[in-house]
Amino acid sequence: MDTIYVVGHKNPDTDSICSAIAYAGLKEKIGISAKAASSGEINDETRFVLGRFGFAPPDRIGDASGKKLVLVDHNEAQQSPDNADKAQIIEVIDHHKIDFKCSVPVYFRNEPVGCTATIIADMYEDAGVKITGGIAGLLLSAILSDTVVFKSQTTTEKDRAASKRLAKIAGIKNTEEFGIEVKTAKASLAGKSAEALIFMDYKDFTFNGKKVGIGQIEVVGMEEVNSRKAELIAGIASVMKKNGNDAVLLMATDIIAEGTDLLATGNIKPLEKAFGKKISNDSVYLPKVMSRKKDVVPLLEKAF
Ligand SMILES: [Mn+2]
Repeated sequence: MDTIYVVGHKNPDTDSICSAIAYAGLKEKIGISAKAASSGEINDETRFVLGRFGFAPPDRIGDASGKKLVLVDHNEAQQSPDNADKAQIIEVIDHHKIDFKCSVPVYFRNEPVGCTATIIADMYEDAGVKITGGIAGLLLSAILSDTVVFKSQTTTEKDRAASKRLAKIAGIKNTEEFGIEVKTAKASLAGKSAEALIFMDYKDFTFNGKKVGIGQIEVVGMEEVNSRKAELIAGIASVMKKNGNDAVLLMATDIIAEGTDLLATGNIKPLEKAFGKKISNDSVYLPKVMSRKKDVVPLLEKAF
């Protein structure tokens, strides 16, 4: 039997990695050979989570052609591993907007919840498989990460309920406190180049034929962002040029103040239209904006 590779999106975040490990684990428990894989460098937050619950980072998938794949935490082809179009995609488990084409029937499960891990936790229950403490810790961390400790607009009752169950199994006493610990593992910008920060959690989108890249960093207070702003803007300009993007945005999201400083340069007209605000000095502050998916992408889609 061919091994199935369970893989999340490029520039993987904690949900992509932890959901892949947990779902591969579930497949194995029901007698199907499966392996979690990553589709890029693992970030500091995810490293912290994996270490905390005793897991090794999954291997990079590299070239996906000819492999059997389960896609988690994404369904858009451009976020899939290289040559996924030459792979056999057998399942998709996701919570993002749907932009998926496949010429054969696949198992496709998409729910409007805050995190793929919430769906995976349900799938363990559906299958009657007990979740171990370690897996519960990974899934809980993914939910806390994706929902920004339940502060993001994307958070649903299902995410909260799953977190309660998972925290109990993982032995986490104070979920909010643990959530802040997870988020701050990534929050320092020190020692990272402008480009590394732009690509830390980055996705390319196509809006009306325009290629728009959106990176997001999470910060506690804007001091570090403000002091490195010129360097970040120069980084954005260089990424646009190198990758042929029509626009590149960097969301600097303050997880405590609950707002985003949006950094952009170049043709900012559609961006100003999207947010109904002037961009001055290459940035605009958007109070309450936390989620790229819910707060930013739909507005840009409309404006372009
Ligand atoms: Mn996710």
